[in-house]
Order: sequence, then structure tokens, then C-alpha cells
Amino acid sequence: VSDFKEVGETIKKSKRVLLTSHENPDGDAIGSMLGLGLGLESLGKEVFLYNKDGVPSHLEFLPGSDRVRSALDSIPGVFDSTLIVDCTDVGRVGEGFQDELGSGRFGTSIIIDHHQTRKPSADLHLLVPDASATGEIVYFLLRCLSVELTKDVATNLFAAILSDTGSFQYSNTTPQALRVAAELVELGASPAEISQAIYENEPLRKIRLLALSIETLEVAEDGRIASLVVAKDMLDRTGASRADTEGFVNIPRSIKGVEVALVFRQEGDALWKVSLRSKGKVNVASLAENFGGGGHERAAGCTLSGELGDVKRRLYSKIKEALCWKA
Ligand SMILES: [Mn+2]
Repeated sequence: VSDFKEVGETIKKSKRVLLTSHENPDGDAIGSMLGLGLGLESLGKEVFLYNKDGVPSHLEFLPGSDRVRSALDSIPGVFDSTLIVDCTDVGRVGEGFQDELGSGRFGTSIIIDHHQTRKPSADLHLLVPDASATGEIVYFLLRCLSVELTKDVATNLFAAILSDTGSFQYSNTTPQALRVAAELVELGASPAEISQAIYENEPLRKIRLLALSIETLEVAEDGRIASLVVAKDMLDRTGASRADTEGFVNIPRSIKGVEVALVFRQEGDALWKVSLRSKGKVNVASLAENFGGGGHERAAGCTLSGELGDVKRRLYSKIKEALCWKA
């Protein structure tokens, strides 16, 4: 469903608006939330920003990020509408949010996202699967609302699109994504400054964690599958956090001949969060769905319980099946 008009009308009528996105947020989640929030403020809306996990340090440079609160209790009152960006499943906003959503405090709930869903979970939905990022949808939504896009809004939306297209490298880098990005640069977004802030600002602990994780590099199926492991003790040894594993999966993916790349991140003694990436031959979203996860064709995730060797076997056998159909 992509009804800009109905969503736009609901937003126009709202005075007090809560914006949120998924837990463990990425550049698109934060950038599109901040861009939309700042844009709506220029329309005179009272805007509140919430993310369960706050803003990751590499995104703290984004204008407005200091206003994101990580405790819902610290934001008082009732909202006319609640905008949930970059997140089709209200459950991913964080524990308890979905239950509270029906309490009447949050007004009309609106999901704005570029992912497909079979099971919409809000009152209204603005879903544009052709969009490269939620930031791209927000750009058009703000235009529909006649918001004048400031440099701060442009910076946030550019960061959102930059993140979700992998710096304009992934298959979702459409002509429209590039046109919107060009427009945002014209409005004052600086590609060089934004890229440097996001990609050349890693905490040392993250690189130390990567060094340990790279030791676990493993290839299988004639080099068509490659994986890394991030075990809990590696986090302890380096002082790194789970969020520091962001982007690790690009290392096995970058290897010549690899079709599917994985990172196994230990969440509990026998609990593994798996990130999957595909170069295009295997649809990793449907693969992840076998294990209760999901995502995009080329980027997906799931969580499996069991001993690592067993978890790998179960996943690899599904990947092998998928690879069998492709030369
Ligand atoms: Mn996104």
C-alpha cells in the first residue's frame, strides 16, 4: 500500500507526533526518522523522537540526533499520530511497544517503509518497495507536505539513502535514488562530510573485534559460501558491543567467488544471530524465512538456537539447495 495522500492528510491533522524506528537502528532508520522529524517541525508540529537503542555513535553527527530519547517513559503525554519508519513490524520497535500501541496514547499509527510485508501491523501504511531506502520515501512525503527541505533535513535523508544503498553500490541504487540524492546535495548535504562521519569514524574496539573475528573466516561449497563468527568472548576481550559488528558481513562477501556471506553472532550460550548477504544468485530473504527470519533478497537475517556447528549445518544445507539451482 502506498497512499501518500491518506498518510499526508493524517500527518497534517496531527499536532503532537511521535517518531520511532526499529531497534538496533541503522543509518536509514535514524536518518529517515530525523529528516522526517525536522521536516514536520517546520510545519509547526510538536515532534518527539524515540529509539529503544538510541543513536549509534557513528550517526551522532546527524542534525537532531541529540533529541532522540531511548526511554519511552521519558516522553510524556498523548500523541495524535505515531510514525514508525524503516520498520514493517511494530514488534521490532522494541519490547512492549506493540502492546502499548493499542493503549490510545499513540494515536493513529503509521508505518513508512520500503520493505514488503504480508502482515501490516499499524493503522496506516506507506510502503514503497521500489524505494532504495525509507529516506527516499520521506523525501517524497515531505515534498507532498510542501515542506521546505533544509540542509539539516537533506543531510539526514542523504545519510539514510547512502547507508541503505551501501554508498550507492547495491542493486537498489536506482536512477531515482541517485536523482533524489543529487537533489539532497543541491540542498546542502555534503557527500564527503557525511561519508567520512559514517565510514571513517570507527571506534578502535570495533577494528580489534574485527581482527579476532577474521581469524574465524571459513569458506565452504567450493568457495561459494563464506562466514565469520563473532563469539561472546570476543566482545568481552575487546570491550566491543554487538552494534560494533555492523558491516562485518561485507568482509566475507567481498571475497572473489563467494555467493552467500554470513556472520554468526553469539547472543547467548546456544543462540546465534545470523546476518546473510547474497551477491544475487540466492534469495537470502526466503532462506532466512525458513528459520523464522526475513529481510531483502540480498540482505537478510535470522536467529537460530543450538550449538554453532549444528546451526551452520542447518543453514549451509539450505544454501546448498538454493545454489544447486544456479550454475
Ligand atoms: Mn531501510
